[in-house]
Amino acid sequence: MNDVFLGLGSNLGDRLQNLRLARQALRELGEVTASSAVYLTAPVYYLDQDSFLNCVIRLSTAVPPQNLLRSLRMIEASLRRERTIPNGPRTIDLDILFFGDQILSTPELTVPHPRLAERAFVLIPLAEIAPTFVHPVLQRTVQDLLSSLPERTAVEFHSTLD
Ligand code: PH2
Ligand code: MG
Ligand code: MG
Repeated sequence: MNDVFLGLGSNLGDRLQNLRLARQALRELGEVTASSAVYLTAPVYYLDQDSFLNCVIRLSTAVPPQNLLRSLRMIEASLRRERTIPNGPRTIDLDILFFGDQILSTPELTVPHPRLAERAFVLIPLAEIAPTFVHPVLQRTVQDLLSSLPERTAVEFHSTLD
């Protein structure tokens, strides 16, 4: 079993419902052992789009990384994710943030997520459920990464996921 941290994001359609449906689908892949609150976050990278709802979930799973990635893509497809503009609007985005303390680098999948440490919309919910988790490459805790973010884009509490 591995503890996997997943970042969930939605800024199209019924955003909260999309996060809930995704969490429900993730239960087919293992046990959801923690869920952060849901945060309302300003878009980053591609700015001309609606705000996101983001949260982070911990999944205890026996599914190996590449298979998990494939399953996440299938859940995204089932929630009508369309890949148009890079970093643009999406009904659901499911990103592998950490896969236990494994370090992976393949053309399809890089773990830990390469941009995690620059993203307030990931670090704030992650710090809620795993503040002392050590980033296996940077060798720093989530809490520490969050406190040294150079600039924090707007991230505010929205609701719980339940
Ligand atoms: N995801 C992106 C690009 N920008 N901005 C916010 N606030 N939240 C996201 O989940 C997000 C984003 C690409 O995956
Ligand atoms: Mg993403
Ligand atoms: Mg993604």
